[in-house]
Amino acid sequence: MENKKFYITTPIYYPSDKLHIGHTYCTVATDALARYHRLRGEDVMFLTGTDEHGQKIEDKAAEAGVSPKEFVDRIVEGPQGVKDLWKLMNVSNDRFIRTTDDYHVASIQKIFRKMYEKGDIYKGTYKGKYCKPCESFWTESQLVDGKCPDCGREVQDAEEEAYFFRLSKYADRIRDLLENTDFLQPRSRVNEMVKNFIDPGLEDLCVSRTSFTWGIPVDFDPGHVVYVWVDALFNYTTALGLFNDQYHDYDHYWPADVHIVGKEIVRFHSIIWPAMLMSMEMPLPKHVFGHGWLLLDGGKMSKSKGNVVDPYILASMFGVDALRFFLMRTFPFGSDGNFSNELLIQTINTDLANDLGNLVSRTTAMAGKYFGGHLPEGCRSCAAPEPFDGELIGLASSLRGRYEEAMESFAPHKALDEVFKVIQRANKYIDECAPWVLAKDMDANGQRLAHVLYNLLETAQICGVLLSPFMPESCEKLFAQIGAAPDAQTWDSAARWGVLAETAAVTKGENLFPRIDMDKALAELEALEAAAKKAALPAVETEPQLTEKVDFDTFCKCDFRVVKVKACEAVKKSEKLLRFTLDDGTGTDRQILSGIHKFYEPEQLVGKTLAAIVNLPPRKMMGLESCGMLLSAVHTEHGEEKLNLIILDDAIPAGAKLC
Ligand code: ME8
Repeated sequence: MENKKFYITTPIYYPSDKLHIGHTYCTVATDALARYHRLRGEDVMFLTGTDEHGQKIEDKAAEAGVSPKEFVDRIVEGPQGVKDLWKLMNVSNDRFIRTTDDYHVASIQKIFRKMYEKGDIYKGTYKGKYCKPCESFWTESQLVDGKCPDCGREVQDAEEEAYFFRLSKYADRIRDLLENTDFLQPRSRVNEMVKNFIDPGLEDLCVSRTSFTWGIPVDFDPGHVVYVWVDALFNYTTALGLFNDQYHDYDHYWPADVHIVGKEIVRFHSIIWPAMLMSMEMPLPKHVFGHGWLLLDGGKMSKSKGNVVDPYILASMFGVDALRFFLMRTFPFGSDGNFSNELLIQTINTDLANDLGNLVSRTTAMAGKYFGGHLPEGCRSCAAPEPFDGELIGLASSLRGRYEEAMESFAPHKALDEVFKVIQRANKYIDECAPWVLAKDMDANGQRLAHVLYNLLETAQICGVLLSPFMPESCEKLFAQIGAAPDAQTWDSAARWGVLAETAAVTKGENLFPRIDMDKALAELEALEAAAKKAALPAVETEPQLTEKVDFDTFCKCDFRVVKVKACEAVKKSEKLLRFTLDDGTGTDRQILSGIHKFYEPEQLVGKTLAAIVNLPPRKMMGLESCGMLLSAVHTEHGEEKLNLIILDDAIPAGAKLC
């Protein structure tokens, strides 16, 4: 029999900036779901990618002084780019689409033409409001307090000749889809969509632009580019080979089983996307799931607000699995959650170091200490079982059912909660059985002790299987420590009690999740974040050149001369000032004060040949007179001010004029 297929996608990300922990949340959640379905033996296709067109990217590239393609290449393929991040986070996508890929571009042109030929896309004039950061057009009635209803930012008036998609034609079918099926989840999102968009009346959607060029050209009307959302949404099908020869599994995988998306793009996925699919007479995805946002200090993380958290830093400090686990365990999928480093550390310490880590390390350590790492045969059963044996065994062997129910309803946090109830029960079981007491009389209690440890290992095995979609690497280590053979790492084995071989080799390996010292870790994080922020600043920045012109005569009035440093000392009570005694070629010493102590020690400068302007009016500083100014070059490096005195060849005599 063919395996059940499961097609799951993440949104394709805008490579306009480095990705942050909010993006990581979305992709890790999708990855955990994809791994769960693979664990069940399904034929999974997991797609992610990047959405690379649109005005925002065009503007950002212009700001950076590179072409849009160079700009996106750097963020997608470059160091610490999108692909790097997914590799680091152990994301198991089967495919990665870039909307600038040729095959996608050609497919979109065919799709656009098809909807045009059908009459669902027509030419008109667009008048309305445009939100540049969201790349969304809005009607006056859709604005909230005159601002973009998605992001709350200012919108601009816009008018252009454009193509429109007959969204209004599909309004009734979309309402029916939302209200009468389980297409959109969680259910609360249905009410939002119906109330905000369907009830006020769906208007036709502007689907081409002429005000910029970084997009897929409409091939039958040059000058128009396809609206970025049309281009982006169809990625889910072009990446399977719809209207191209790059891939050939559209018929196999489409329709998608679920699109996982953030709540602000639910409108695109639950209204516009199904309407376009209806127009194309294509099957609709089975589900769209709109998850919540990770908030920082109550607001959405975004680069423009400057409040993003770098997943690279968190993963390097705490480990990839701990970070993946935290994201899925802490925030109910579907609701917003407040991210904080304290919460992250607390979760690692409580759930991973204390509960899971202790269960595994105590059990494997005792198996080593009392039985040399091999439990005796017969340990699966016990002559005199205690009531709490049955309680633990019952809870652990029924865990898979509860876990499955949660995972199938897109509630990974609930699935983890069920797993941790069992882990906590197992730790309590250790205290109830007190193996260390049993071990005092091995002749009398050896068999009972072995049975207790076997029960614990079995519990760890079941939990390990069910945790593996969330923490793949750590669970492999766990399996190695408890001696779980490959057939004890399967979905099947998680619902059967007694799958571990009785005499399998148990080894107390490295501590899976060491406890973290909160204060030390927070200080270290702060230092790493500050260093990363600094490194992200432009390497070298110089002041923009002045555009105002000076006439030549004015320039000639400035008397620049070569001077030699006869003496130099720090000015008392001043942190900044150095006092220079200079030979300016006149035979009389010249005194200049310069605020450059931060950059030079006085003894470095004695004997140097420098440049100065000598006809500035004298100025008093700290009670001393300064007659002129030394010339230096200034710039900024990683946000830090740098200064270099203009040091000349010693062969040039004092007093020589600079012109
Ligand atoms: O929307 N918490 O791309 P994108 C949770 N290109 N999720 C967050 C988040 C946060 N703080 N910040 C961002 C796009 N996300 C389009 C998608 S799909 C055909 C086109 C999520 O890079 C966000 O909700 O702006 C979205 O689901 C995803 O990251 C990509 O956002």
